[in-house]
Amino acid sequence: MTDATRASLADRLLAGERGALARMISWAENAHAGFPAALEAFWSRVGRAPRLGITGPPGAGKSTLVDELARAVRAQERTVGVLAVDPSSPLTGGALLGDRIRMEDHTTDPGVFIRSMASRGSHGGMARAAVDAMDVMDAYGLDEVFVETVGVGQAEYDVVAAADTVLVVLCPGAGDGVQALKSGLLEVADVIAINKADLPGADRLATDMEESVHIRTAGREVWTPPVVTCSAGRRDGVERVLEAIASHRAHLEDHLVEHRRAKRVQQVRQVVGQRLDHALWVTGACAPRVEAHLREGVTPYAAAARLFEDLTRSLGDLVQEPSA
Ligand SMILES: Nc1nc2c(ncn2[C@@H]2O[C@H](COP(=O)(O)OP(=O)(O)OP(=O)(O)O)[C@@H](O)[C@H]2O)c(=O)[nH]1
Ligand SMILES: [Mg+2]
Repeated sequence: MTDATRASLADRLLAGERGALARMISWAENAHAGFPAALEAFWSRVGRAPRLGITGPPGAGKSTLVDELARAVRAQERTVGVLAVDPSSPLTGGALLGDRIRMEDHTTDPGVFIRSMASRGSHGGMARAAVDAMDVMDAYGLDEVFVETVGVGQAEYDVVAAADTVLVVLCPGAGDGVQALKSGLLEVADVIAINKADLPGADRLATDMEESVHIRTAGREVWTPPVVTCSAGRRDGVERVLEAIASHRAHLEDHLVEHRRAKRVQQVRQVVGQRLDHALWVTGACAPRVEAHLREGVTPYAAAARLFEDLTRSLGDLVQEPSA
C-alpha cells in the first residue's frame, strides 16, 4: 500500500466516513504497518472524547450497564463508541462476541458505534490494540468512548486502565467481594457499581466494598472510589452510576492532561517492551549468547545477569540495575 492510500484512509476517517472508522480500527487491531503513520495524520484530533473503561467479573452485568449508559449519552444527543474486548480463546470456548454485547436497540442508531475485538486476534498486545482503537474512535469524532472487558487478567486491566475513568461492575453472589479483592479489581477502580441490586446480598456487598475502599484510601491523598448500587437489567439506579462517573470526571478536570500523559507513558512502555522483545529475542540476537553461557554450566539467573550486564553496557545511563 502506498503512502497516499494510507493518508487517504486517515483523511476519510477525519471526514467522518464510517467505513474508514471500521477499517482504521482493523488496522489498529492487526497492528497494520500503516497504522503509526495514520495515527500521526490524525493525532491532533485525539484527546477530545472522555474515555470510560468498564470491567468486572463475567456475568456481572457490564454489557447491560454499558447499554444503559450508552442510552443516557444518546439522550443528551451525544454520540458514543463502544469497544468490547473479549478475552475468550478457542481453548476456553468462550461465548461469541455477538452474544456478549447486548446493544440490539442501538444497531440502527448512527450515533452509536459498536465494535468487538477478540484478544487472540490482536497481534502484539490487547492493550495496544484497544488504546489505538480508542484513539481512532476519538479522532473520528465520537463524543464518548467506552471500552468493556471481562476483568480476569492483567491484559484486561491494561485495557481499561488506559481509560480516564474505570468503572468496576460487581454483583452479589459467586464469592463476590472477596473475589474482586483477590483479582485486584479495586486497584484499578475509580467508580464501583454493585449491579443486580434487586438480588439479595447487594447491600452487604456494597458495604463490604465501601469498607475495603476506605481501608485502601484512608489517610492518603487519593481519589476515593464511590460505591453505588444499581439494577441495570431493570433500568434502575443507572443515574447514580452516571453521577459517580461525572464526579470522577470533575475530579480529573484540573489534571486530566497529566493523568492522560501518565497513562500514555504506560502505552510507550508497552511499545518499547514489545520492540525490545522483538529486537532481543524474535530476531534471534540473544539466544546464541545465552546458550553459550548455559553451556558453561551457569544457572539461568547467572546467564541472565551476564546478558543484562552486556545490555546495560550498551544502553548506558538509561538502565539502572534493579536493587537486590
Ligand atoms: N437480576 C438482575 N440481572 C441482571 C441485571 N443486569 C444484568 N442482569 C443479567 O445478568 C446476565 C449477565 O449480563 P451481561 O450484561 O451480559 O453481563 P456481562 O458482565 O457483560 O457478562 P460478560 O460480558 O459475559 O462477562 C444477563 O442474563 C443479564 O440479563 C440486574 O440488574 N439484575
Ligand atoms: Mg459483556
